[in-house]
Amino acid sequence: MSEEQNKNNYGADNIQALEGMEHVRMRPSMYIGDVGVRGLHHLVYEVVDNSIDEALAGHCDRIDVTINEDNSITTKDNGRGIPVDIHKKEGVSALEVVMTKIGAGGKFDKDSYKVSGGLHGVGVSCVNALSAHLRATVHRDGKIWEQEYERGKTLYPVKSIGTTEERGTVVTFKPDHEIFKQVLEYNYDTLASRLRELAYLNKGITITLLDMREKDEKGEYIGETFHSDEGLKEFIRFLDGNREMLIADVISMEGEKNGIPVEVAMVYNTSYTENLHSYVNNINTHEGGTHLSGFRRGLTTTLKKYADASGMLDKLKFDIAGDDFREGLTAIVSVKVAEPQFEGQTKTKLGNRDVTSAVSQAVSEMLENYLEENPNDAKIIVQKVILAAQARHAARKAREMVQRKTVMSGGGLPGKLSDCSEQDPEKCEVFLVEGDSAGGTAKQGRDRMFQAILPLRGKILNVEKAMQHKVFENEEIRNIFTALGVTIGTEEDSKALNLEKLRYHKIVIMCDADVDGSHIATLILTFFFRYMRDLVEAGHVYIATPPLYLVKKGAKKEYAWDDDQRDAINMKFGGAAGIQRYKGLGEMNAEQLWDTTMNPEFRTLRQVTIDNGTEADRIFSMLMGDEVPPRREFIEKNAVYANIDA
Ligand code: 0RA
Repeated sequence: MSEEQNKNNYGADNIQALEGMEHVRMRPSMYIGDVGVRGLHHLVYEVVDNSIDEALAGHCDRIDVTINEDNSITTKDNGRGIPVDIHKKEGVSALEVVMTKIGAGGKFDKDSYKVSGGLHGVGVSCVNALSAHLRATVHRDGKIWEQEYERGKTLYPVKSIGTTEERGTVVTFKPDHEIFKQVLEYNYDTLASRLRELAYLNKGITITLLDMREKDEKGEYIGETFHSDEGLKEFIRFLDGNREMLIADVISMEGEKNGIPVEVAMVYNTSYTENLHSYVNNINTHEGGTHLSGFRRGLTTTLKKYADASGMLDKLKFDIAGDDFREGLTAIVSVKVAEPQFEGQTKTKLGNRDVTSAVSQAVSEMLENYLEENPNDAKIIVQKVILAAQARHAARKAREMVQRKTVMSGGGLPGKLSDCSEQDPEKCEVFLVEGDSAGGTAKQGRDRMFQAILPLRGKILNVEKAMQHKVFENEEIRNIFTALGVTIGTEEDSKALNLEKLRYHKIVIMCDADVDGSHIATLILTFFFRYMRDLVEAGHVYIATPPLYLVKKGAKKEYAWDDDQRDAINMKFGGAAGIQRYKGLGEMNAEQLWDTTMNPEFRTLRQVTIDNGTEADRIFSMLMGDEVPPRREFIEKNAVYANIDA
């Protein structure tokens, strides 16, 4: 090839690379899911994933993440460092290729567990394309190399800027405000919970998080170090920290089956909820898939076999169902799959067929050993399963009653529901309102065309502590089910929802803006999370935000949602304005409630999302469980409402 052709070739490739980067900027959601809070945080996960890959390949054991003062992020690892030698095909430094070529991926070899679907694994080049500025610094072979970019465009060729004894990659990027128009601010807790999760999923790696934006009371920056020697076993202890264990310790295994690395940990606790979490290549597979089926199969067959042989089932008059083996079970399944196929609505369901038997075998072996060696625990588990089966029978009766009632009353909407006239569910909203009196105000204030009101009486049942049949027998909960139109799950799968029948696409929880109100909102959310999770995942659940103050002076009046806003309005009015503090929704009249909280033109609805399902589970078990101190601490830290009355 002549010199000239070579140049042309390089040019053509370069243009292609540029086009790839342009495409990321034009259609960012295709690469990182969205350009909101999630996408913003996804940039961090993307870079960290590359460092984790280095760790999994055995070359790195430390990753430091810093949120800088300007909301830029720095990640630093002690891996091999991104290669800097000239890439044969591209004719430029490999570092530049990794940073500017979409699809070049981190690695050029194929033996790491890269992800082909889902959101992860799109490559650091995407992060580069979506950053106003990015600097990559590589410590490799005794030298420090550097290159900078603006909106993905190289500012100068890779250069050597000094010598070093260290090894590794440092990336500092500032997300581009032209792309992330709503939010540019990082949330410490969101990053912390993902990094903690990664530390549990990849034992032995030390991951740190440091927030340089503000200092605590002691004048120190906030930060944490995540490290786990025992991996999933410790993860389970962390998740179930607010629950009471039923057996002596977490059961766990780690190994390779049919060439697939499998890790499993599980424990039984005294609750009635089932908590299964599954991961593929460190990605939380919300929708489950073949690895989760494998877990269920292994668990059911092994326990059933043991229970049958023990003779404990002899007096039982009915069969044991799959669900019964999972009541009060918390478990994590983590597999590494070379070419994962992701399916499902959110592309978080593993499709690879061969994974089922690998996980099933692994679980069977693990459990057989455990039951053999721990006969006391084995007995406790079987007894728990029997109790669950009995409760399920009672629940079936309750469920049949709900369904019969629904059928008998012809569509059977609850008497307390004030329905809307619009028929198209997409346009309809239902407000779940705390208390009959606020329900009355909401009923007067609403637009009856598309807004329905369902008043809920006082505190609704804490489903975290109730057995399933109690949940289905509860009147308020039955009202929610029938009003929404979704059918209660089947006996085999009690959480299966029929979302096509959903009568309202917006379900708005409207509670007082005080401690009690936020407690009730949490109870309702717990119910949705445990029994209608699909609804939450699909983005149908919202929380209304009623104002806290009415600031009035002469004919001027404005509402305030917090103290700062109240003071600002008072100033604007020239001071000495009258301030009414709303103690509850009941103190507002219908017009005020409409203006501030229900009118789509002016209200703010907070959509409930599940960012991190594993963490959400832990938080609900804490908020709704028996332990008071952690709950108080959490509410004090997180609930804006909590310190208003204090
Ligand atoms: C390409 C090839 C190799 C490592 C990496 C990229 C790499 C990327 C990132 C991103 C953040 N930290 C990273 N560490 C490494 C293999 C290197 C080799 O073969 O020496």
